[in-house]
Amino acid sequence: ALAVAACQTIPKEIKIEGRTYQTDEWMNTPSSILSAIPRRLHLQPDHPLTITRKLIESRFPSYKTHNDLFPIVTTGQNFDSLGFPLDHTGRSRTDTYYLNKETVLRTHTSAHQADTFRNNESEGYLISADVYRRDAIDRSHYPVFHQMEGARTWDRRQAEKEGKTLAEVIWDDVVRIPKHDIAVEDPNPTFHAERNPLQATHSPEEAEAIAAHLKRSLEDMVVTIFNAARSATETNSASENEPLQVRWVEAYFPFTSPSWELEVFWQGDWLEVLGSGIVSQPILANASVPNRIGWAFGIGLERIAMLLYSIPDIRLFWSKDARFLSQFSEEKPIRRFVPFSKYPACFKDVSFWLRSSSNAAGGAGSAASPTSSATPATTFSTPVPPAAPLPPSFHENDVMEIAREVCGNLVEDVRLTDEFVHPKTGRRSMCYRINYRSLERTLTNEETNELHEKLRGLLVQRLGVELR
Ligand code: FA5
Ligand code: MG
Repeated sequence: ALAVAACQTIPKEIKIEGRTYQTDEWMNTPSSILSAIPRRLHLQPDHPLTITRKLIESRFPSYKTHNDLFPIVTTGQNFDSLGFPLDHTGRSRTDTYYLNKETVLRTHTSAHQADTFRNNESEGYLISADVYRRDAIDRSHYPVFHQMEGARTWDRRQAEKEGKTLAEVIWDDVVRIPKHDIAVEDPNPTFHAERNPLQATHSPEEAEAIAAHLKRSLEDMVVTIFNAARSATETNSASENEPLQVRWVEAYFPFTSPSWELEVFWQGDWLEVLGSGIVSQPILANASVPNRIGWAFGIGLERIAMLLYSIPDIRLFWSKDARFLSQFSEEKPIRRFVPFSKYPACFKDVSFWLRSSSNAAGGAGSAASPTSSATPATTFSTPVPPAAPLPPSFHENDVMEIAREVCGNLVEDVRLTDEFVHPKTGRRSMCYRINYRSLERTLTNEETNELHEKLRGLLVQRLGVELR
């Protein structure tokens, strides 16, 4: 029987911090997510995210900071203003929390780029904020995390006034950035016709100057904060005492070109810490500052804080437990986080058949995954949002969401352990392994059994799957 999915009761309107939103069939935001909005961890005194934010801000003293921008934005702000194509996976209800067709919980701080450029209050700005994404569940992914956006722009007319080229003006600023002594791997050309193109309205000299300013500024920031952590004490986390290794790799974002990511070598692997690039000129033109030109970046604060302090699980940032919070202080040097005892894990599997009409779409798309290699030229087409939500089909993020809803922070990890298609019926079977574990206490058997039963029930009710 083809069970009808989703009988969730959705309120007609919801009130969030005094603002009222009408919901519609696009609404997919559970109350557990809405309840994270008032937390504002990046502003909580002595919170590791606050300390990390301030450390980064201290490397950009002249930049104007915005730390209190409201998380609910329009699809225009989050996607259209940035030139996201209409079919970009980031727009999908499987990836993004919607309140209604035009209203989302921001998926990145870039949602405020256009408005901040339009206000044109400062040459440089930093925006720190909570961001929301439907995503995988594991120790480094949580549906709410924090980003810092930064941008620096120059006015072409200023260069004319000074009788210099724009590139010369920018290079004057580049040489003022403090030097560091870390060898940085950067094998790629600044731009590349196919892989990482120059924008039509930018000269190669301008792009080289902006890229140099961007890379030196961000290297200075990363090197300084990691060195601060390393020299703080020999028991701190960042001092496993191999020298710091960083590298630039080519990247793609709909709103920058060329684009790069900065990676840090960490415990045997290259870890992406930020995305960046030269701001797409249409964003600045649409924001009524067509004469400005510059760069932007976006960095994950949890990711940096986890490296600085060796915080092993992203859920810990949400802890109100003094055993966590008391270990961080804005006054004291960075010290390695001392985990309180790890409580036992409880693994439980759930296997089910998908509805025969479902196609199994996998994985978690990032809001910045490429759907085409084309760079926005000088204008964005005005996208018209699709008329209605996509028909229900299976997406792994829906399983993650249900696990979050049932378990809150009592789930550490959810992973696909088996998947096959029945040779005769063509039906697809999935098996997920749930790791139940609290950060604060030992869970009882009854408790985990109850959570698991509830999870199984909701999978059937919401996704129409048949348990095996
Ligand atoms: C973005 O969100 C872009 N808006 C960044 C950007 C801004 C690019 C301005 C160019 C110009 P991305 O999805 O890669 O890109 O996220 C940026 C950073 O946020 C990542 O490098 C990572 O540090 C952090 N991040 C992303 N997803 C997660 C997650 N699920 N959990 C923790 N941190 C994450
Ligand atoms: Mg990325």
